[in-house]
Amino acid sequence: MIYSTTVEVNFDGLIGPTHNFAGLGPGNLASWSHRRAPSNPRAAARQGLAKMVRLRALEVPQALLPPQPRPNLALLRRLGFSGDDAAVLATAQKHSPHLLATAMSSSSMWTANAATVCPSADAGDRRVHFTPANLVTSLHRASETDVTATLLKRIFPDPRFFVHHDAVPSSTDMGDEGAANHTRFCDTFGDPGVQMFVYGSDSRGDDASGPKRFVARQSKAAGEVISRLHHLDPDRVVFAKQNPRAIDAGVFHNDVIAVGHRQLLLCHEQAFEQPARVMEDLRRTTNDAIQVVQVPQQRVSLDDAVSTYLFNSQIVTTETGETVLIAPEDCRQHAGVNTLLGELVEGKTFDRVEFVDLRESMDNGGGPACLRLRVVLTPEEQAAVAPGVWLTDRLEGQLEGWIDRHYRDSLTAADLADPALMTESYTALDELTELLELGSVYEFQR
Ligand code: SUG
Repeated sequence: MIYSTTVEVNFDGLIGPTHNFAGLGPGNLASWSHRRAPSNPRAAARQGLAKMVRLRALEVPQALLPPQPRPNLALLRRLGFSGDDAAVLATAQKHSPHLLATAMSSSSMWTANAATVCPSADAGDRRVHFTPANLVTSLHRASETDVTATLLKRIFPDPRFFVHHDAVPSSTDMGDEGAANHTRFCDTFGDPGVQMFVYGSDSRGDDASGPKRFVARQSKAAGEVISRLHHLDPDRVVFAKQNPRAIDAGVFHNDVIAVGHRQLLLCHEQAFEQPARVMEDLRRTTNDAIQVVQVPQQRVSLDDAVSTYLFNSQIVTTETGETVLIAPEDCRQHAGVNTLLGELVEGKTFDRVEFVDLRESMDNGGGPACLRLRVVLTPEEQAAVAPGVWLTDRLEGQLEGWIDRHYRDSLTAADLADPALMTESYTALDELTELLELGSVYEFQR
């Protein structure tokens, strides 16, 4: 797929066959409140695919990243569970259902956490830079990093265009959750941009002004490492600290409380610890091009922002030049948020709002923006992407059939040790890598 200009491509995570609710997300209220609820992996994958299809219908460039292989048997073996595959699953379930769920999680679907990506227009060496996230805060997510790195290298292979860095070292003072805490502002996508790195902790965890209830997942140190690795111009980088009160209200990633697109930043007034300073830094670095829309607490409380995921909407520019907000269905159902959206359209912040049903992902704390990794690519770079991952009419149909053939419509905690589920999951992924023309990428395929 090649567009004639530099475009922002959404790489959505295809939701995997073991999608389940295990309450694993630290500080993630939706994940906790749905723990042990039965999931519907087929509906989850269909909902995620429907969002991709809708965006593509709006002529927004759309590609996808495949799920990670689950069960993660290598992880379970490393955790001391032994025997053949079925025995590993059974003993894990007997001794630690929590670790079994960790090894079954489909959390790689939230590709906003896969990596931080910087476009070639911003990098000193004019290449696209990728740093996979270390996701050090939780084991189920930390175990995504290596496979993410492998997949990104396979999908963006050409070193003339793409640079792949190692993840930031896995240490709690270097926590990195990827693009969910990173926003780029620009005029058109091909112009040099300004990059904002948002963090919750800037010390070694002994920060008295930090959150009290939940952990700050993203460190300032990680953003500093990435901006060096990606050869960013320090005059075009902004660091912004999250408001610890927001983290304690369930804002475990900045993309739960702020979303940026081109020169627009839509955020809650309590998103940042020192909002006036952040706005001033953004105005200075963007030469006053930034347009900030801050939603007051009186209009939408932090709690309502977290429960509706208003700020986890995607903002996209369509082929016809319209700016569209892709919001979760929950925003339509909340009277106050729905009214606010009407006013934002009237005030021309957006031309339109479209609502998407992502119930299964939302119940684990993942809205529209969590499900996509934005990668800005010039026409030459687009041509260098593995061709099979672009969404096409043909692939849409193939994926619908593939989901319906391989996915269950109900999964409970008791099912996670079922050896048949393992076989179904590996069979599905084996077929998927063929559909996506990726060859063998997973350990179990070797
Ligand atoms: O890391 N949920 C994910 C949700 C990530 C959302 N991503 C962004 N905001 N960009 C998390 O907390 C829940 C898994 C479970 O409970 O089964 C989970 O990992």
